[in-house]
Amino acid sequence: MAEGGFFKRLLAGLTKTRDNFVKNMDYIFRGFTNIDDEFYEELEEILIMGDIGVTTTENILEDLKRKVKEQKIKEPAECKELLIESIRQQMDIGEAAYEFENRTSVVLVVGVNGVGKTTTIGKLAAKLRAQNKKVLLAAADTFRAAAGQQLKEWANRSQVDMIGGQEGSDPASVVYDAVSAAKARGCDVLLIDTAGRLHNKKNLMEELRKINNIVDREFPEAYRETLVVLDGTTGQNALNQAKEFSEVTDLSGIVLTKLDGTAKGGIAVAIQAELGIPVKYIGVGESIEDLEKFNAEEFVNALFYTEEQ
Ligand SMILES: Nc1nc2c(ncn2[C@@H]2O[C@H](COP(=O)(O)OP(=O)(O)O)[C@@H](O)[C@H]2O)c(=O)[nH]1
Ligand SMILES: [Mg+2]
Repeated sequence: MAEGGFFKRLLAGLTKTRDNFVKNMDYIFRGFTNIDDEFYEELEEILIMGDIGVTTTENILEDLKRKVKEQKIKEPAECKELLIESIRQQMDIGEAAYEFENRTSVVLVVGVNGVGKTTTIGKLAAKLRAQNKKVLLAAADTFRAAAGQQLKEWANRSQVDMIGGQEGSDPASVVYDAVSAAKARGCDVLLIDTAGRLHNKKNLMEELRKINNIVDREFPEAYRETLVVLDGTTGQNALNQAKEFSEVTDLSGIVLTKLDGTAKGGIAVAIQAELGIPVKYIGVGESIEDLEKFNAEEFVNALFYTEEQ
């Protein structure tokens, strides 16, 4: 995608957040003449309404208050830059976050139904293919026959191979077959699609444990990545899902999807801050090219962008 495309789409997608957020934010940075308790209270309310979450908002404000004191800042307008900088720093994840792209790796993709796991895997496969990587998909969501079919369509679209199993077959056995094939074929990246039945935490935990065990045992040399996919339009629910998944398996990154819709982008800040898990990719549409690496700089700019700038 062309330079600046990310920014534009993100800007469009973040409209809902921005309506509640940037306008109010602008209003208080311009409207207040003093940095006082009332100013901080207003700011707090706006951040929480922007889906940044209570805990994260408190941390951000604490950081801001400290800097205001240290730097002897008197103007609310100057606070805005500090605030943007503080969020940007928190969100910056660096290039190391994408180490799996350069290694022989196994990427497990988890998340509840409908968040965009299969779609994300399809998009990611295409991205990796474009870098001349040899990619294999594993359809370990054997719960519904349609799930394997859907992944197969993505495999065709992104021109990579897929290993699947019968409907109702053991996901761990699909993973076993896929790992064997990945090794035999000298694949760079194996992407594993899973079923996200969070309503039964015990089963889910057991299923992920089995899958992880197979990969550990059969492919110990592989670099491991576990991405949880979250629907950006679901706000605080997404945060709760991330928490639940972090309790059943080690997560190394987040994919935040549907930021092209009426997404509440502030949730990205909350998740990263509260769980310490970096947002690595964002989904900005249903097409194959609609997956972007997370860019803290552009994200924060989009979040705080005002027409006058
Ligand atoms: N607008 C939009 N739709 C998305 C995005 N990612 C996935 N979807 C749609 O969300 C729906 C569920 O996606 P799917 O990959 O099947 O979710 P899964 O159940 O987690 O595997 C599908 O209709 C996708 O096209 C995105 O970034 N933007
Ligand atoms: Mg799926």
